[in-house]
Amino acid sequence: MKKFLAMFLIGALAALSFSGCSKTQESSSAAGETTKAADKASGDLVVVGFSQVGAESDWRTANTESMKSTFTEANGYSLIFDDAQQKQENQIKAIRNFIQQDVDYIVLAPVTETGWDTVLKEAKDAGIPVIIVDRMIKVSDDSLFTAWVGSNFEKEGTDAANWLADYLKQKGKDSEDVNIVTLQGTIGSSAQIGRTNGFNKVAKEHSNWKILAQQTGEFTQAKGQEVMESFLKSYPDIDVVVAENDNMAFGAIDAIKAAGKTCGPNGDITIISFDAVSAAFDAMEAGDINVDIECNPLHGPRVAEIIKKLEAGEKVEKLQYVAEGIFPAETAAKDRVGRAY
Ligand code: GZL
Repeated sequence: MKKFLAMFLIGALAALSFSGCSKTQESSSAAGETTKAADKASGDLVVVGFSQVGAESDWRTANTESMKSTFTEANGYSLIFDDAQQKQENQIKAIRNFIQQDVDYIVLAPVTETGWDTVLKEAKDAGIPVIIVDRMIKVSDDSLFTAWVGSNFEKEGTDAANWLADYLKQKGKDSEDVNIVTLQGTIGSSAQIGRTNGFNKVAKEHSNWKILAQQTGEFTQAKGQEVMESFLKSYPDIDVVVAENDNMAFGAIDAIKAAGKTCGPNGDITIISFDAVSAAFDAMEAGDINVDIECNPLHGPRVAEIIKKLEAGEKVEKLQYVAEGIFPAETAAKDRVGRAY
């Protein structure tokens, strides 16, 4: 119904304007705004279709919670939530579903960077703005999404490597051979690509750093433990584990202890992790993780800000980075006070 009214208004606006403006996004969004304004007057909720990667990690749970607690009826929204169980085909199906349901906005947390052009073109043709959260997408035409909210993953990776360089220097080990293994996230996701590239870029500056192996643990604790067990069998002298999220770090810690080794600031193996979720602060306080590079999952309020602006016909920033920090074990107990996740 909304779309029919919108098409009628587009025709009416085009007929009235004669200002030479082509059939552009502006006129349809103007008409769309009018329709939406009418809806709002009638108190209609803004319908948001959210395609979430899955529920693979504590970070993902916090991210889902942030979106669900923001897009409530009390706040003026109707949220249609879909968990894709880490499969792109499920996300594509969900987006098509949202188009069928004629939602006002589509929010996508993409499992990997590529493979979105076709379905996002369908959303664009249906006049539905798409907002990307968390990981980035690679598309041939960046008008296929209106805005992106997420992290600078490459900076997270370089921050991790720079922390290690400082740490080794403090320990007087900056010229000793350092054997490193990496538990990578989902291959092809911007979090994995950025963290791996960022860390490796700095690692290349240290000729004494030896990256023995890098393998995906798929951002899950079980797979992280399995891969770490295989690393421990292959490499008896691992000095550092880079876990590209906390859940893989938890799995690695279990594998290290089962192998009769120790980890953390007073252990045999240094653990560098990413996300900085609450359970990771527990692990830092327990002495198992050395440092955690934060990845902020609280995208809900940022996306709501973007939607509010779009509803008011305002322009929005295309790329919006969230604020993030670096948390060493030494100050974890103090740093965690007041954190939202
Ligand atoms: C990062 C996010 C990653 C987290 C993992 O923004 O995409 O996915 O680091 C999660 O915990 O599974």
